[in-house]
Amino acid sequence: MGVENSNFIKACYGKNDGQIPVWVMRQAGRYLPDYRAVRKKVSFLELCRTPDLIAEVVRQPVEKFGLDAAILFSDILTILEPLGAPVTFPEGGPHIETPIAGPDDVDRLADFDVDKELSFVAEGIKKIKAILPDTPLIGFAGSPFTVACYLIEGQGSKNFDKAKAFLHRYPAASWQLINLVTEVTTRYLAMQVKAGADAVQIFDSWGGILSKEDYKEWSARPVNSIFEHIEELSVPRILFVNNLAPYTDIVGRIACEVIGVDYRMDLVQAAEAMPDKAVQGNLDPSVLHGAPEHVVEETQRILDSVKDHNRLIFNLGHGIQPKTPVESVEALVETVHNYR
Ligand code: 1CP
Repeated sequence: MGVENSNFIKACYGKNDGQIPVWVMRQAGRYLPDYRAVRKKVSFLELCRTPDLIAEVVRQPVEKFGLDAAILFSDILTILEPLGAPVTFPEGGPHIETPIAGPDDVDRLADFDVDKELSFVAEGIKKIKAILPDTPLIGFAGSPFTVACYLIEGQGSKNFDKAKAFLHRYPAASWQLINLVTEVTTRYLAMQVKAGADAVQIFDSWGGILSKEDYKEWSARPVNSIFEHIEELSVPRILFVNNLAPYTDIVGRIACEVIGVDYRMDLVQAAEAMPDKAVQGNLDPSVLHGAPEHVVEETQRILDSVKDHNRLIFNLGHGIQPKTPVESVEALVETVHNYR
């Protein structure tokens, strides 16, 4: 069976009449004992740069839970080092030595040969496809604005005030930065597809902190440009927007097939507001800390609410949390698969 006939790929195009596909954002990671065992031996960065280990941690959750899609193991910040802003992950979270503080710092960054500098990602994808040939593989990148948020703040943040201020204080340098990340990301996703990724997802984790006008200009426009450029590669394009609700009219017009819906928004309202898109989501990851029966109930409630199951990909409404019990994921996947 080729992956083009998988329920996941069919659902991306709104044409799935089989079982509802399910995968979990951040499905490889710290909640899994198997992942933690690998991480005991190597640092996060080493893991991201070692194709055999990438394939191993991608395989773990797919086989353990019977998930309908695999996602590349890497990070949205993998592109920073070759761009000229090395990043480390001292306690699991990112730390950038020399954050962007003004226009001169943007000048320091430079475009690079993606195929050469990030060849370990392409190698990782080839290894994954060798061990999971029948599972659709999702490649990914961060939205240019989200990546810029980390470049400017230098680390994670609750509301990325520095990054928002930067846009308004230095609009020309901000465009220079966003355009550079957009170009690199376009080639990076194309490289992933050429290496074997069957779909791509852009994580717009922080666009949702912007005013509507700023969201349209600084987040939606570059994402749309990336997706338009990779249209010719003919793989489904997924956009996850964290805090989607205020922007559905803008997002519904972006050049992609699937919209990832965060847990704050009603999934049915999202589907109604964006009738041309498949929808992916949106169980609140906190629910997985409840008893298995509670997970079943909440999953069922979302499934029952949806009218058009042919364009539904079940997922969480944001990434799975580190302390999540493994039994909850089992209950979730089983409930979705038994639904029709
Ligand atoms: O299976 C998978 O999904 C794993 C691959 C993956 C993905 C898709 C990782 C591994 N990171 C990501 C995306 C990612 N990285 C996002 C977008 C998704 C989201 O909104 O959650 C973001 C914002 C990041 C940045 C990042 N990298 C963070 C969050 C920082 C913050 O703002 O608080 C963290 C903690 C990392 C490190 C990281 N990336 C991935 C893992 C497993 C880890 C933890 C490292 C470890 O093992 O200790």
